[in-house]
Amino acid sequence: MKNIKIPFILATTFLFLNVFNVNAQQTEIPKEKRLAWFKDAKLGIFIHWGIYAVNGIDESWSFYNNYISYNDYMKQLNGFTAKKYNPTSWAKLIKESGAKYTVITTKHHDGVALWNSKFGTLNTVKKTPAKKDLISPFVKAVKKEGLKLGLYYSLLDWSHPDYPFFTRKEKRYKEDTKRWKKFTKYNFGQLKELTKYNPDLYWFDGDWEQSAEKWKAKEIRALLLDKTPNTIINSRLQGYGDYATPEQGLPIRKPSSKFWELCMTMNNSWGYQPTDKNYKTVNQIIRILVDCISMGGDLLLDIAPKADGTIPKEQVAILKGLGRWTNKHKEAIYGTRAGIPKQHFNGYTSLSKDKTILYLYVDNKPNGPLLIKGLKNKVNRIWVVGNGTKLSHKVVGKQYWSHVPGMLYIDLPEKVQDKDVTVIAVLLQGKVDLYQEEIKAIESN
Ligand code: H79
Repeated sequence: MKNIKIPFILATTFLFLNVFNVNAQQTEIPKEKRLAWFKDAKLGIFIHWGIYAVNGIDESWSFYNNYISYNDYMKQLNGFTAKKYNPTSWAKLIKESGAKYTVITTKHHDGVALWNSKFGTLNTVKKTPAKKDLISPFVKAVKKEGLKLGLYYSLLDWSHPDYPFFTRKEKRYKEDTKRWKKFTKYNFGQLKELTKYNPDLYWFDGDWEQSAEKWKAKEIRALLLDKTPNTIINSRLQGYGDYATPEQGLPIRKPSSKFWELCMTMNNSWGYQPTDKNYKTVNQIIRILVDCISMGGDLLLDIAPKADGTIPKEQVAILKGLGRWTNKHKEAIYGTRAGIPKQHFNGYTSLSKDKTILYLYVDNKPNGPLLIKGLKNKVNRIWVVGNGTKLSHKVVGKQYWSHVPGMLYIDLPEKVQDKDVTVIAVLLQGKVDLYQEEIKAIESN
């Protein structure tokens, strides 16, 4: 009797749950699953490409902030040729940098769409000498290289006749339900078009100008996840995104969000600005990347192609420089998790997914052996990542009567050091186990 009852109860419960689980929003693929690739990716390349590259001025903000008149800003449409645009070579270069994903601006705050949108006429096909849909061939090239695809889309559109804000000084209207409705229809129309590219990621921007309710953020999320169920969404959808998006400011502490990405420019500009030569060095960017990795996040590094579609040589050099380092150290980059607290090692660290390998990132010339404190595990083997050299270590100061682990010293000969950041792999016996108790009286007296 008992044996029949249990399967019966299970089956009816299962049926019951299924019947009530019909709504699309309730069947969202869990975040952990959708964001798994993103958690492992570590490096992405952001692309800001738009008519602002013609004059080499601030993307959209230059007219919003009245540094140039709207009409003069829009004259840049006539200079946007894309005549040397080669999406295959872009995708190959992005891959060479070691990035696992890329995010391209399909439409910035200026409202100029880079694809052949049926909504409005302000796009590169109808309004520029490029006369082309620039997104489709990029999508194809990116997918061919096996990279994940992200589409940047500005929710706000300072060009649209029914959008309330125009410039910092000029507003089109305050409240007008009819016009706002027209605008949301347009936004939804464009977003629906973008779902055809089947992107892995939607990167929203400009959400701060309206509330979640006004944008219909919940409905936007539902639309995108209905059309592309595996996709992920950044945080700029007024509470309806999946992961945190700090911009330019490298976090000081590990962000509380499990999934996060720092987006950052190579110089001081998102778009192409030939006068801005204030590039970060390859060394600095590698160290920023390592910083993000040590806190369990990704770096989304921006490039800014010219109006003809070529990538400035300084940016190509940075991507190649990054590629040298990422290729050599791939085992200590992709799929890693945040490292151990700084009290244990005076530098950046990360852990393998199974927590049995501790990676140390040495970004300065050591003055003596490296030191790890409070590590309870036995160490099985230590080697230099991307070089293979085995390193010797010594545990010093362990007292048989104390629980406090000894000090683990690792010699790092100069000849095995990397010119940017040297990475040491410490293979532990079992999962990392740290001594973090307060030192007891007898052990500290
Ligand atoms: O596309 C690039 C920039 O053009 C765009 N995001 C990157 C990826 C960007 N949008 N805004 N910002 C950069 C700076 C935003 C500043 C803000 Fe504010 C501070 C937005 C909300 C608070 C200043 C005050 C602007 C609006 C209110």
